Amino acid sequence: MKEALERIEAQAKTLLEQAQDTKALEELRLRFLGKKGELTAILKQMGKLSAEERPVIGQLANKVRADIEEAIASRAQNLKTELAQKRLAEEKLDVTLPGTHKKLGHAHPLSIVMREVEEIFLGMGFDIASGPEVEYDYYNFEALNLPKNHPARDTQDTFYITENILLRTQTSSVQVHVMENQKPPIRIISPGRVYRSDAVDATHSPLFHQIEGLVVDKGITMSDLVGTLDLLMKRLYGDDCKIRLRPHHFPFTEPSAEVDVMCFNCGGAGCRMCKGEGYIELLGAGMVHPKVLAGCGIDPEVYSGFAFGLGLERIAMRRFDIHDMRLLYENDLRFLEQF
Ligand code: 2NL
Repeated sequence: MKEALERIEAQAKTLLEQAQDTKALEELRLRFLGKKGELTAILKQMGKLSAEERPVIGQLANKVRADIEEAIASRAQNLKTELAQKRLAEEKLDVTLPGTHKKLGHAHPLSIVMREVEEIFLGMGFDIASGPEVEYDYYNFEALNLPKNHPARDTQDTFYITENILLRTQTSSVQVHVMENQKPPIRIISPGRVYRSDAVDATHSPLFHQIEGLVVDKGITMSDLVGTLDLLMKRLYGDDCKIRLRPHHFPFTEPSAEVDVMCFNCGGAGCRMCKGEGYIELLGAGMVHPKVLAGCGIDPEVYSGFAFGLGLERIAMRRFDIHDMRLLYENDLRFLEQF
């Protein structure tokens, strides 16, 4: 029986050394020390022993139990350390490695200029108005004093959806809606996409962007228009910038003017960029035609107003020295990343 106990202890220790996880340890504990374990089986045979042998074997059995328990505890401790060491090795973090670089995008050059112009007008007390890009013929043409036989209404120039519905060719349509729904004083800009049936080239695109402005109140004059546009251009191009008005014709304004801005390449002296003019054409403007006011339910005898329209692409191209409009729509990152 003594040999049996010593064999159990030796075997238990060997097996414990080989145990690789706590589950294996627990199985071994049950196998040797459990109620149906090998040590218990031996102790059940104690009755067969003589009175002299019994305390000796009993003592030995207790020692074997204690030894195995200690071996289990020590193996458990070792396993824990080994496991921790293994995790440390595996989860090593090199804080000197370069970080992962997140590429941030930024606003498109057209958006940059759009926001800038919006900010300037917000600062002057204007509201920003928007409206549908698919519009009735009435709001795009008729209400703006463009009669049915006007050349701009030709299908060569305008995308018609039905006889009465089209893609807006200017954002004036938005301003007509505002005048119909709101009493003066009116001070708005209407930025947005507009459409014309043009072939694509360096200066034309079937879709482009416009910002129109409209002010209607009692006593509004041409000098309010000039003052507003002068401030806009000084904010956009610097305080040295001057504007110049030339008489022009638009059906929806009277009088009408084309507005030029001083060439910032030569400062007005005349160079290749402005083709010797010293000024570059930038937008159209005028006093809102009395027929347009009346058509929107505003009495032209009481109120007057000015309006203007500028092409955003032209401003952005001027601003960033872009020579081909197509670059603005191609989404080529080599181009876009420059702004
Ligand atoms: C241009 C010319 C212009 C307007 C737009 C306008 C709007 C209303 C009434 C009167 Cl509701 N006028 N807009 C006026 C003058 C010129 O745009 O060359 N745009 C690129």
